[in-house]
Order: sequence, then structure tokens, then C-alpha cells
Amino acid sequence: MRIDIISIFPEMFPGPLGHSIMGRAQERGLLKLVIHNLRDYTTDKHRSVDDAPYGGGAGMVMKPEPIFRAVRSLRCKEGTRIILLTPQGQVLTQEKAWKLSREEQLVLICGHYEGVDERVRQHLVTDEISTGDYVLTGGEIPAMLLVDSIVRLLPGVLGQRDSLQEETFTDNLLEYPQYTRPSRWEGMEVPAILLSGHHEEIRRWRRRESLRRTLRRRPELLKNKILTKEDQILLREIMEN
Ligand code: 9D3
Repeated sequence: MRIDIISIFPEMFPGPLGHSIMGRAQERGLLKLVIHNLRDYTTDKHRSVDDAPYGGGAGMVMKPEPIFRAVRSLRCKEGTRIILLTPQGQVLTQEKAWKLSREEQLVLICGHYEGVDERVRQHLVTDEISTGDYVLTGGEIPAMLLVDSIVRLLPGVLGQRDSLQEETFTDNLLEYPQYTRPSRWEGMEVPAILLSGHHEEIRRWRRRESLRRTLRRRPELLKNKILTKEDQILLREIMEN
């Protein structure tokens, strides 16, 4: 996959995307990340990327021409997704990350200032994505976050163990509690069931604890979830104690 990122702060990249799994994905040729300085696509001597809003008001708006020029310079295939990172976008979900991971190329535009000239949205951008309902200073960190969520889904990026887990993972349940050695430390014990070697009972315990944790912390996740017969029994056990 090739990902082009257009930003007024190109020095922020690759940042965390140069490390660990993301770094390895690039070394192994599974990901090509190309960063573009939006100012390189300006034509005035001040290299302006923003201007005052028509109609008045505070703040600045990102000018359309440098953004159009930057995207056109990439000579993308017809149908390539051009994604604007903006607080007004659809909130990123695992499902969206899966969909985008099937694309050959993505172009990410990092928003800034009070916003972006509406013509960019209307005539250039195919998708608008937000990472969540909180205010950041710009779209660079959201772009990194989006790339991270997508690249780990590309075939060959994660080990086989991780990738097989993915399917059971996206089923709207939080993870069960995990422990490692020592089994007792400063009086704090690992639940005996996990040391028992009873694989079926351990599986049931983990499922129950996943359901318990989801019910307590993220009850809204259970609303979209299809519960198996066993889940229903386990939930009843949770409610009873
Ligand atoms: C002060 C301007 N705000 C008016 C209420 C709007 C605004 C514009 C641009 C607020 C923040 C930003 C910068 N943030 C992003 O570009 C951004 C973002 C975010 O702030 N939160 C979550 N996801 C994203 S994606 C891009």
C-alpha cells in the first residue's frame, strides 16, 4: 500500500510511524509512506496556505489551490480515496480501517486552522474522518493514528498469531483480564481457575469476564452484539453475583 500525507508540518512525520511494526512494514516494502509539504504547492512568494474567511469572522481558512495542486501532482488512479482528517468527519471505526486496508493507495490531507475551503470537500475529498470527539490542534496525529490502524491489517505486517486473533477481537467485547508469573506476588493472587489446566473452564471464565467488563465499562457495545446462547447464560451469572 502507498500512503501520501499532505501536511503543513511535514517534520512531524514519520514520527511514531517510523518505529516498531510500522517501521518494519516500510523496510519490508509492505507500506510506502510519502510525506508532502503543502507549502511546496503554493505559488506566491509568502508560500501562503491559509487566508481570512469570506463573510468575516475570526481565524483562518486553508486555501483550496495548494491542496488541489498537491493532490493532482500525485497523478492518482481514478477512484483513489482522498481523505481529509477533520473534526467534522465520520468517527474512525475498526470497520472503516478494514475497508481502507483493501485500497492500493490512500491520500491523507491534514486539516488545520479553523477549517478548509469547502470546495476541497465538495470536489476533491472522498472521505472525511475524525478520530473522536475531542479537540486537537491539527490533523497530523489523527493521520498517524489512521495509518497505524490500517497498516497493521495489511497482509504480512503482523505475525500469524496476531492476525488470526483479529476476527474474534472485532466482535464488540473488551478483553478478559490477563496474568503472568508469579502466581502470587505481595499477597496478590492470580485467579485459581487460570492455574487449573481446565481448558474449557478457562475459556468460559474468560468469556464471562469479557462480558462482565464490557457490561460495566462499555455497555453500548453489547447493544450491537449478537449474543450466543452461552453469552446469555454467562450474562445471567454476572447479574446474579
Ligand atoms: C477552533 C476551531 N474549531 C471550531 C470549534 C474547529 C476545529 C478545527 C480544527 C477544531 C480542531 C481542529 C484541528 N483538529 C483536526 O484537524 C482534527 C481532529 C480533531 O481535532 N479531533 C479529532 N479528530 C480530528 S481529525 C483532524
